[in-house]
Amino acid sequence: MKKLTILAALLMSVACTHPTDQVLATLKKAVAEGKVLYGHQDDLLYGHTWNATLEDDHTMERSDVKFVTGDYPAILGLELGDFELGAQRNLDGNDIDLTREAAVKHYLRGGIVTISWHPNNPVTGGDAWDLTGGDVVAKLLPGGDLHDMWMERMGRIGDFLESIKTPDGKPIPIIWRPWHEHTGSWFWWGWDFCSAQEFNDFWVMTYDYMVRERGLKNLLWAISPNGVDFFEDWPQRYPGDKYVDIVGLDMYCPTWMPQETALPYYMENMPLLLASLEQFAKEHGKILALTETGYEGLTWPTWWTEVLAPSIKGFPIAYLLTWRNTSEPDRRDVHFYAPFPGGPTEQDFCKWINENNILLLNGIK
Ligand code: BMA
Repeated sequence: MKKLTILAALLMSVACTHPTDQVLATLKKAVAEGKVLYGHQDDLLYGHTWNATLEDDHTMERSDVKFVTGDYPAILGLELGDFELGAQRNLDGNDIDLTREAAVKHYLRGGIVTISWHPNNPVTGGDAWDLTGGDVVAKLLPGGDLHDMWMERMGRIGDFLESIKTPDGKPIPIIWRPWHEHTGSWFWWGWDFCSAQEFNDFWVMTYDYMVRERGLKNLLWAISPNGVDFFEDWPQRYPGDKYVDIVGLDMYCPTWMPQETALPYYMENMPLLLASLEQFAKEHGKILALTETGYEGLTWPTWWTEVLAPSIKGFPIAYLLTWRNTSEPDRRDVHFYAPFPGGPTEQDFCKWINENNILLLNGIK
């Protein structure tokens, strides 16, 4: 009898192992040890001088971060904008199959994948930054004029998320980060373009569709408010603990102000916002992260060690992700957030990693 009970308990624990448990355990362990996982957007898909889609390169072996440090980032960020339209390439030119292959390869190497989504404005056909078209979110909710059309687009995203599997058919865990920076007003789902109720309903509708209807159990749901003056109001747009696993801040070192004010601005505001979010995450039992950050163009030689490091010091963030290094010839000399061979801050980046308990891929294996 006793043996049977033990067997049943064992079987139950195997059956209840969730694809996301391992990721949660890795993130929690890092926090407990005072370490931070480093992530880079689109790291395996392109870099300053190369592009897997344009070269039809399926190896996923290149990475600007690896070229500089010898190791891949622990977290790989990927993006789905335009895949909701059935496009073969996303808004940044990445092939859909390569995007899936990057996710799977990174996971099989022991890494963690996070996915963002900048969908087009479904009313106007413009991009995610097109703020026209009236109450877009309201039109997408049940009963709204565009609800059916929207669900079809979500269906394509659901298909894609569902298709990210290991060769033996196991879904891989994904930190899924829809409707990010919703406290700003630069995306059609932003603060000025829907009410708090509409935003929360929109999130719950997304969750219900992916989790309840599609049965996707491999998603960890991350919400990413961005730094604004009214930060204490952001929890009005929090759909509830049931629908969120990770609470993260999106905050960049501003390039829209002169450097002599931008660096102090970042260093003063980052700790204030993180302190507020840390308190929120603690009260709600969530993991804290810095879901997007960086300094476009890295025009300060010691940005990593002397600006970023002191700004986040002491906060229990599980990971931070810096944005992409575009390979687009007309933008690649300005639009990058991670070092690359021959680019700025190579040495300072390595120093930051070595001296600040920052984990790359080998650190979480
Ligand atoms: C932005 C920029 C854009 C890009 C978008 C989605 O911050 O990098 O060029 O299209 O993210 O990745």
